Amino acid sequence: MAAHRLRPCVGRLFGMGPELGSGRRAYSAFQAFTEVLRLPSKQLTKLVFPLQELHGHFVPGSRPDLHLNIFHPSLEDIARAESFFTASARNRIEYLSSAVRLDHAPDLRRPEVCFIGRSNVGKSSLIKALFSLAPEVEVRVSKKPGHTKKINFYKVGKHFTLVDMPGYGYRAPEDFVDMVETYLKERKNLMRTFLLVDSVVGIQKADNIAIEMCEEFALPYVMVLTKIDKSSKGHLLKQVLQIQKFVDTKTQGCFPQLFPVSAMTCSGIHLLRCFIADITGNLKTTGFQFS
Ligand SMILES: Nc1nc2c(ncn2[C@@H]2O[C@H](COP(=O)(O)OP(=O)(O)OP(=O)(O)O)[C@@H](O)[C@H]2O)c(=O)[nH]1
Ligand SMILES: [Mg+2]
Repeated sequence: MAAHRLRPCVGRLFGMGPELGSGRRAYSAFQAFTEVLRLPSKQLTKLVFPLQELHGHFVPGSRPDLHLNIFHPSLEDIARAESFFTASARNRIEYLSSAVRLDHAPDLRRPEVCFIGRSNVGKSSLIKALFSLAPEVEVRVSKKPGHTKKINFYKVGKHFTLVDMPGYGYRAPEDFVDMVETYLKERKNLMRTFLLVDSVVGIQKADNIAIEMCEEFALPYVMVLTKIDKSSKGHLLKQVLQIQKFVDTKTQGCFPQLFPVSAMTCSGIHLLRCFIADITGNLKTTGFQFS
């Protein structure tokens, strides 16, 4: 079940036809990653470690420090992380509830991570891609900005909760600031905030709203660069460099390593799953140089 979700992603990434997904066996999530492990090493790197792959395109000697190895788990750890995101009777992955105010949010003891960013940056699509091993979970995405109006909570087994936030900027809900600011400031079980930036356009004025909130509330946050399938390699390299420089020189609370992803090709999704499982205290990888 898991593999038929993953395989079209793999196919799109390398421009292959659907035949890649035409096996007759029923695959478990672990076998799905086994499928990834069978890819030639260049393709595997592109799918699983996209930042590392990009780094390889800089001229030797002029390679910037992209902090590639601050979180660099083994492939075994990445495979283990998949089990948290694989729905089963014992690991229920489901939409829990929506809230417009923090006092409407579910009272949870589980660690929580949330996804914030401009309208249309790809928050809901990223959560949907993270849940590709639990296809029955419905996460709504839309071409129109301003689609997600409430704070949406998704339970991942007994392990953690993912939270999809409304976007800021164009067509943001009127009460956006109250809703999101209060959540970020007061949510006790919030372990990490993922701040999504569109890799095609880089950090925009409106992104500073979220960056300033995270910095002001001293939140540990991580920058995720979305839609990396949309740019040419040259353009993407330029954006990654600029964003890395921004993180290194202008932020205090941002995790130094960037996470480039594509919800279309699944690039970077496995690594992000592993990171989430780890920082919520579920995986305990040896992938951190420091934490
Ligand atoms: N090519 C490409 N398109 C993407 C990707 N991620 C999201 N999109 C598209 O971007 C649009 C917006 O995606 P959403 O996931 O709804 O964005 P959002 O940040 O949740 O938006 P709001 O809920 O309005 O704040 C949709 O048309 C998605 O198909 C990606 O990785 N690659
Ligand atoms: Mg959304």
